[in-house]
Amino acid sequence: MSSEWPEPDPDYVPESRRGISRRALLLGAGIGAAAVVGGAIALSRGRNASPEPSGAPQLQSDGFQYYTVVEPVPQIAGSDWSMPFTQVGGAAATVAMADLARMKQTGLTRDFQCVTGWRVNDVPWSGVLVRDFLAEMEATNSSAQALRFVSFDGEYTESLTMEQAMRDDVLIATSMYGAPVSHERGGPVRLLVVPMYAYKSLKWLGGIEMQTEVTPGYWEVRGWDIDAWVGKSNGRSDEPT
Ligand SMILES: Nc1nc2c(c(=O)[nH]1)N[C@H]1C(S)=C(S)[C@@H](COP(=O)(O)O)O[C@H]1N2
Ligand SMILES: [Mo]
Repeated sequence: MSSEWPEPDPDYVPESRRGISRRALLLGAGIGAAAVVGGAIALSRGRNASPEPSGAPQLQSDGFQYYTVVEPVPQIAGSDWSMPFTQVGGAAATVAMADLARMKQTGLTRDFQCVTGWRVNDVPWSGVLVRDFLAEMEATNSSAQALRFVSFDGEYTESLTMEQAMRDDVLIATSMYGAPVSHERGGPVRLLVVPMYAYKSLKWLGGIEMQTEVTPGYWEVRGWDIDAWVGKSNGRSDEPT
């Protein structure tokens, strides 16, 4: 955010964005007009406009860009944080930071890639694998097919199939670069879905719900791919993370 960092290129409009904007618009509009309008919107964005997910990106000193669809987002201290965890039958539990801290901890050092093209290499994270979290919560025998994640920003949501969620690179992250996840980076607790574009990595985690099917998330109802594998979705060809 400080001025010694270059701003994101205001003219940068990834090829994939035009297609995606158009696709999003096609959901609700006439085909011919929408195709033109989609391109026009993408190209007419001004200097402070977002290239896409999300808000007005600001390059940070750690190489990340700060994204939010809500401003301001309430700041919650780790010691005050808790979230509901709901199973398909309705059984609910409250999970606090101390509960996460008691669970098996996993560290992952991997690249972080936004669908607009920016990437931060070799970011060290740690926290609880979703897989280990579900085991700790005795929720692995569930009939659930999906998980829905909600943010305490009040707007953002994400989802994963159960198969995706059970991978060994999907983390409930509480630390980054050896320190608690900062508010800007989505702390005290954020999701990290390593193999997918970063819009899957929901910030400010405020709840997890087990569901019988996938509920498309914030950007997904706006036309972005639900299965957001890096290099194999959204019309992009990035190196896998
Ligand atoms: N709650 C919430 N989570 C979010 C977003 C957001 O706007 N709100 N943006 C997503 C997108 S598109 C990206 S690229 C990353 C950015 O993470 P950062 O802000 O820590 O760089 O967060 C993802 N998670
Ligand atoms: Mo993103």
